[in-house]
Amino acid sequence: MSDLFTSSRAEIEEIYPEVFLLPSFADSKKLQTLIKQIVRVSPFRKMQTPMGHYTSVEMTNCGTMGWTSDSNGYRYLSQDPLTKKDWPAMPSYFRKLSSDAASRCGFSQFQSNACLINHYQIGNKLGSHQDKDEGDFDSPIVSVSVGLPAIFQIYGNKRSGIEKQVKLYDGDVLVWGGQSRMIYHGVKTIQIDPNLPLVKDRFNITFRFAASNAASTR
Ligand code: MD3
Ligand code: FE
Repeated sequence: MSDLFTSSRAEIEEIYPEVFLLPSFADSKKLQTLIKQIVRVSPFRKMQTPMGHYTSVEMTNCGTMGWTSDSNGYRYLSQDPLTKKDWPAMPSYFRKLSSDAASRCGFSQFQSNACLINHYQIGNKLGSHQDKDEGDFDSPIVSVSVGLPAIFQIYGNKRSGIEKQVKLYDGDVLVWGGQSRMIYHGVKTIQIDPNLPLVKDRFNITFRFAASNAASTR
């Protein structure tokens, strides 16, 4: 990050081909403050899936493009369907964090234009899926965990089967790209952490590059 000493010491672990973990890379207090500002403009909401269900995880976005889902499919939109206004601007700390993390992992020049913020409560999970609505698959994805820890599941090129599990803690950053850009992944049911009895939520921020002409999928 901005501190020279910290950034030269920062460790990187390649937990799967072209999937990099940067432990405690982000300032999660700062992220929490910025998330609070974003949700005052574009609140968290459950999104309707094409199947007619609602996501258990609440979501919102900031940046030029935001991921949305409704009965017509999944896509990126420049406006929030709830407020009918542009998504809130991406804070400069978000932009710097995501491009710094990507370049530390060999993806130079990553400039995210789409930032999805997921809010998990205890009992919420995210089933196995691929991220394929971006229209651009050369850019990596950077994700940041805030709050309760989560067990992240990496399935590889198949939707199910034996997965690799990785525990993600507050402030951890993951960077994915290249041959792992399209792999199946999910998040196990979020549980209370006995070491953090007062922490009841997890936030995950994903930074992507979404082409403005990306078609919707379902
Ligand atoms: C691996 N979110 O929003 S982020 C998602 O913790 C999503 O909220 C999870 O998966 C969460 O789509 C995990 C890490 C992540 C994001 C995108 C990926 C891992 C990825 C795309 C390809 C491979
Ligand atoms: Fe995903």
